Amino acid sequence: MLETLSQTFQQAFGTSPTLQIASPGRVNLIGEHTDYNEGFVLPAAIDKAIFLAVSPRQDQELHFFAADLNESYAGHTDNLTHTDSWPDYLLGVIQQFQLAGLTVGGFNCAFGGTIPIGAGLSSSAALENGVGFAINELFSLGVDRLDLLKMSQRAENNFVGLKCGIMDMFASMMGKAGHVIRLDCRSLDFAYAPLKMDGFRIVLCDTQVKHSLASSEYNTRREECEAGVRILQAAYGESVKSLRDATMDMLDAQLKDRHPLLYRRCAYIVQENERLLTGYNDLEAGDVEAFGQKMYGSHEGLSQWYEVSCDELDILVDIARTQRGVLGARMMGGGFGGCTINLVREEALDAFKEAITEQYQAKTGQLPLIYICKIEDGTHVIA
Ligand code: GAF
Repeated sequence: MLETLSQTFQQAFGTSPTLQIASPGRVNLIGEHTDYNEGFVLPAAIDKAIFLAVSPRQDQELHFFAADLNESYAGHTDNLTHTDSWPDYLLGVIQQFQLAGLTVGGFNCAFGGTIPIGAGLSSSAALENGVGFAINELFSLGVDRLDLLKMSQRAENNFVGLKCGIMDMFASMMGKAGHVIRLDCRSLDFAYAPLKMDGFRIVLCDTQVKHSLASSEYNTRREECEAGVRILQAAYGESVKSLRDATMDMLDAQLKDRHPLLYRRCAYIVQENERLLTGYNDLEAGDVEAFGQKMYGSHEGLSQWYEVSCDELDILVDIARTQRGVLGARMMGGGFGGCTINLVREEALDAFKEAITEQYQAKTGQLPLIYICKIEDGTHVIA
């Protein structure tokens, strides 16, 4: 990859890159849609990444080359205009540096990678982190990792327009090989927990679909949660700052009868936080079986109550449920397509892959893709 990227850069810009960076995608074991509700998540960076090759220019021009798409962009640091396409991920990050009062010079950037696009593995967060990390190094701006990843989130929220939470950027930037990150999305306190899963593998099954509803429904879910919080605040005061502070009793009293849709959305979030906290204890105790049951519970909530799943994801989880050696399965990420995450015993891997491939194809007419992933380090310099 390193050599290919360097050659790509050479062909695109006629010089060698000054710096090369790997910025990984992420998985999330449990805790979905909890990040923007100030709850908890349990993600990790994986062995699929965006690789960026960069070098500074003498002028203020921006030249980008997306190798996987064979597309170029040319612009200027003084004119960060929306493109409604991939350059926005880079431009949005540059804008964040400028808003922070930091001077970004012109630069060349070629990038490509191994994170399947639209599969819910956070290729956009990886790209944003990668370009932020590169700019910080190229121009010696001294921004720390935490601020870099917050810039990536603001770029996505304000320039790209998806009101995502902090999980994807955090996992991609802060990941540590062999560890999951238990992140409190309110305080941003976090702990690395070694993934003690001897004999199990994390397997991702890619539906290969991404329904167009994904980003509009994502923003709608966020608004529904906020609407629920406003109702709770009217009853219980400002001590309910987010759904993190809500209990099922509060939801039963204030939302169940009068606002059934908001009730389902908010109840899913309160229960998902609970599943994460107890599930984390299961993992610490080495009880992967108990953790796996919580993954099924998470999927049911996402599908029935939060309504962000889709037929293809439900089919994959249903198939997984019937397979020996599968401890848990659920949809992962924002929803409406992308991947399921499955915990599968090593000796059952081949049978699992075969069953998923055959049965998914029979039911949907599509072939799934299957990735067995490793947990790797977050965004870093490779050359
Ligand atoms: C997407 C978002 F980008 C994350 O912030 C998170 O909300 C996730 O969906 C759902 O858990 O990946």
